[in-house]
Amino acid sequence: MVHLTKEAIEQIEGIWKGVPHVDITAHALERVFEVFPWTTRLFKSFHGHFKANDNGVQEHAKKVAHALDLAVKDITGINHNFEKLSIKHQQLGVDTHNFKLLGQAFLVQLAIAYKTEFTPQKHKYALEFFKMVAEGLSHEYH
Ligand code: HNI
Repeated sequence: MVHLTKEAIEQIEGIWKGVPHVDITAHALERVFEVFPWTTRLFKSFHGHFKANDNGVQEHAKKVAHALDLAVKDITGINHNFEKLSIKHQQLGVDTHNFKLLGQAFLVQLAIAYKTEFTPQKHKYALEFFKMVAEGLSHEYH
């Protein structure tokens, strides 16, 4: 479990608050699907449409963004709050490494959104957050 300072928590809240949640999530999904094509494997229902504005991606982005919203609101409770989601992803057959890849895709989208305001310090805090999300989603795997 990563230890976060009060400042880190405030920074993460600020970074997430400043971006449109579903939109940035849809673009992070498009990016992860393009850069790491095997991540599309379990999304047969998208019928080969993996762009941010495609229906399947938009609908999925709403669910992922909502989960991230909850994660930001209770950062230290992620492992507990993601228990069911972790079990679900294991049942779906998602390799936990993919959580890190989506985290990387989010970092790029945040950089695009914030441009030079996405300082190395903010990058570091955002990375910590996505590491914790990946850890939470992996927590119940066995
Ligand atoms: Ni993920 C479904 C959250 C990363 C593959 N995923 C969900 C749902 C949420 C969710 C919420 C909906 C659950 C439900 O309906 O009960 N996923 C998250 C979060 C992350 C993440 C917060 C990381 C930030 N998921 C990933 C990754 C993959 C992935 C990296 C695979 C590459 N997720 C899935 C699949 C489903 C899914 C597959 C089922 C989709 C469906 O509806 O058929």
